[in-house]
Amino acid sequence: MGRYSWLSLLREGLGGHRGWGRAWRDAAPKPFYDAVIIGGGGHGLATAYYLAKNHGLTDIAVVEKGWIGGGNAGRNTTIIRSNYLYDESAAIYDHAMQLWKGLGRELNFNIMMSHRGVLNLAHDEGEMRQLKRRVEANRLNGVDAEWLDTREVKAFCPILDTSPDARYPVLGATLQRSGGVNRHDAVVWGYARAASALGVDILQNCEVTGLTVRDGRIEGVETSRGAIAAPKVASVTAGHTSVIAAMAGIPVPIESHPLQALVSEPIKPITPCVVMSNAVHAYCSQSDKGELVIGAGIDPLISYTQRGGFHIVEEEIAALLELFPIFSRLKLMRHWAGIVDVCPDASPILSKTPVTGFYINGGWGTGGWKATPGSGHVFADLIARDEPNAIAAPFSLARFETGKLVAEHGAAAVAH
Ligand code: FAD
Ligand code: PYC
Repeated sequence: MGRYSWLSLLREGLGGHRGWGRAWRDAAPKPFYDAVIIGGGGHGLATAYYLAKNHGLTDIAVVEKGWIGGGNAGRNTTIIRSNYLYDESAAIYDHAMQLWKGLGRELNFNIMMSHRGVLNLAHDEGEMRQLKRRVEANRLNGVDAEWLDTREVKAFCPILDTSPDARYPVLGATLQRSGGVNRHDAVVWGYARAASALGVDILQNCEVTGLTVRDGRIEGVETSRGAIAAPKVASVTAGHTSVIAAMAGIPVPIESHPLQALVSEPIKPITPCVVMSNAVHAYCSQSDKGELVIGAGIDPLISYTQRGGFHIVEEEIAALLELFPIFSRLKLMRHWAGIVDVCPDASPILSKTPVTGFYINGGWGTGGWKATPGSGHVFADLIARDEPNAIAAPFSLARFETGKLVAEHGAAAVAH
């Protein structure tokens, strides 16, 4: 965007944008690539970008069945934080946090990164103990974390109902000041433009319908736009990870669930930070357009339908009003859902597989947006070297056999 002056922006605005080039090339599939990335969400595009930029692997296709960013990337509520409990998780989520900080500049794309702070509320003694423990664990890992008492929470977010007679009184909260939100489509478009400029082909409306595996080695993909041969194929398909893995005969311990969110009508700036509550099952932030962005836990139904349910809307709104009675007159504008891929330990999979040359990045469940740059960065490294680095290693498929799980249900903060 940097090459447009305000004068040229004005000219284009008045002239129907006829002089604006495409941000990325609309490529046609080639019969062969060095690597195929299945899934054009944030993680898939980031993987392609870092493969090209850091590993010189530019003969890559990102194969997307719909349009890029049309999956969870375009449906999530963009909460960014790295306050996870275990060292393994802190390492990957904070790696992402550090990359987010410079990403707009690196991609030369305004991703509207706003480090406005994330509060995770405690409503009973048990939660207080658990969250205080998390603050200590975060600090040991260099993750910025603070404990706020009720008075400090009120000062940080004045519209929260912190009265002692609230149904779920706020006894305190963790605060990660570097946490916040950003703009999902800008991130997707920024990665797509940068990857395309490095030579990556982005193939939209191109569904992978099968994987070609011979003698335990990947040979390519079957797609709705023809067969593509490649010695390396990576699945980065979020809610469809188990579907793609099954094409290679690999079972993965993932459940796919709808996760729903909604936005209110736009109002003037009123919510200064992100607020999340595990016990009440609601979270909320305010977009730059002024809409309240609201969400809660997964729909327990296992499903691939990207549709919400009215009962979930009712539950989310009821929960939100426990925390913010001030919102009771607001109109709801729209709601939607994405399909999230939940592992038994609420941690992701970044792994080689029993099929040589086939890699899986998935299982991010309700919380993968915040990991996007870190995930793409370490997954590209794994694909290029055929070996996980220290950050990716704990998230291999092997952990489901060894039992060395990274149980992050608490820090996932959105009920699974
Ligand atoms: P996606 O963007 O879903 O990309 C996968 C892509 O694969 C899709 O575009 C899909 O079309 C494509 N695909 C699937 N099958 C095929 C096929 N056969 N062939 C070709 N392409 C295929 N996380 C947070 O950290 N913070 C949040 O605030 C947050 N809020 C959320 C709110 C909601 C309502 C939802 C649904 C999710 C939320 N998440 C959040 C989770 C987060 O969105 C995901 O974990 C993350 O976006 C996954 O990234 P991805 O790029 O792998 O997924
Ligand atoms: O992981 O922080 C998170 C999150 C917020 C909303 C959905 N997931």
